[in-house]
Amino acid sequence: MFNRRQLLGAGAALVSTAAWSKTANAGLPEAAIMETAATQPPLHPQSGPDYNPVVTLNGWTLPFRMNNGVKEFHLVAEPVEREVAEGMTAYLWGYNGQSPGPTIEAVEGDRIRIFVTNKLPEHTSVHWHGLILPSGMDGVSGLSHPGIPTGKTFVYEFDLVKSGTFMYHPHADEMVQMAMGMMGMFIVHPKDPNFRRVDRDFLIMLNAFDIDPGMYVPKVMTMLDFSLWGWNSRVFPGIDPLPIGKGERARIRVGNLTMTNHPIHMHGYDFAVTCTDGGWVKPEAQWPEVSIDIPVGAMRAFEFDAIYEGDWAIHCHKSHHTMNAMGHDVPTFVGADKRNLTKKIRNLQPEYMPMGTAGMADMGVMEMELPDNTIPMMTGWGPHGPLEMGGMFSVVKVREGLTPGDYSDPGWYQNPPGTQAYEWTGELPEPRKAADAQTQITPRPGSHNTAG
Ligand SMILES: [Cu+2]
Repeated sequence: MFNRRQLLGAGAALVSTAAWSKTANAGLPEAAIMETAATQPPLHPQSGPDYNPVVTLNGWTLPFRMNNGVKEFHLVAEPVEREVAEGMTAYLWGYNGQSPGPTIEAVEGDRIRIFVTNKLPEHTSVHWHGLILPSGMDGVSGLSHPGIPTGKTFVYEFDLVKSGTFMYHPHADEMVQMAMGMMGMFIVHPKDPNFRRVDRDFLIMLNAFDIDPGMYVPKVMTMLDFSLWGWNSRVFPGIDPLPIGKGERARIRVGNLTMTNHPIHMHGYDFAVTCTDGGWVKPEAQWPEVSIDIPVGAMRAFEFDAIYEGDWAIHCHKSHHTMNAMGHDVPTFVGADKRNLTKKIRNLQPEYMPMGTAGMADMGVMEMELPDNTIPMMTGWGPHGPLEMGGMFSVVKVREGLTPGDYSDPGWYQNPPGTQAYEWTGELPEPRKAADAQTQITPRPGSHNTAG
């Protein structure tokens, strides 16, 4: 196992950290670097066809330059430090300072040129998942072209012949490089700005890391027992919420480059599955869901009209995937009487705490001493107590009167009187007739989930 100094040192020995500065590579477009894991505002198009830009949760969009009608981007594959949540940083591999890499956004019909500079200690390549392109641009090292050696820059150039929801990732030492966090999303907007237009368009890349408490570098050989389940290389409570104005149409696009499938469940709504990495789903073929399974190596996009106000959980429905720093060898003590045992152990170790005899919910409140650089298994606080969540979890916040394009956190939802579960204390309000309009507190569903 190598530590951070060795990791960075390996890169530095091969490429000086300043080797690709602007003066050294005058012909290359500037490679923008992101230094924070905060969600960056959408990048609006300055020229060309109009589109509503996407927002990558806890991520950003790569700027480009125009060169003789070609959109030029510059990706730098390199070791990065990623804060996965407050209190925990991981030493990953990524692009332009972050994992996942920046989102690439362009328009159907564009000719694009992507410079890829390799600052990793081994060769790499970039595969453009789902895009239709020439065979030699497909980024499978050894098959499409030789791997990009350390310190070198390769150029990929192709036309975007279809719009949709795509990804990019290495196709070179793939197991290691993807386990280290190398992946990103690639959105191609339709040429017609009114085709499938939405008001909010969110991106989530699912990922999984195996990092022991107190460690910084993922174990790359892990196949099944991951300890951190992330969205865009963040884990709850480090994942930003998804604010949506009441009445706006929203799309959420989810890509999966982990080793298992993830059923993504959103509360409060039914939604329509409108796009895959294969293309747009025709209106008559769209189907309703409240959970959408994202297969390995695939993307799904779903849409809904945000007509129901509230704070709505959105999470992976595999319950172990909404936990952090999972230990898989913890025995189950539910129902066990450990009182006698506790007494005996406390003779030897006075601070011993019996765990989990009544379930594990007490872990959400407990401030246990943790090693440096890890996060509790169940954590996060809501307006009404501990959420007991981690990993792949966030909150869709639908609010009246949000400014279009404003993605700042609107805070917690105040449930209107009479619309929140409460403790029964022996008296009930007078029963009212169901026909009485006053008793209607549940929003009436409409045919809101079909594509416009
Ligand atoms: Cu999952």
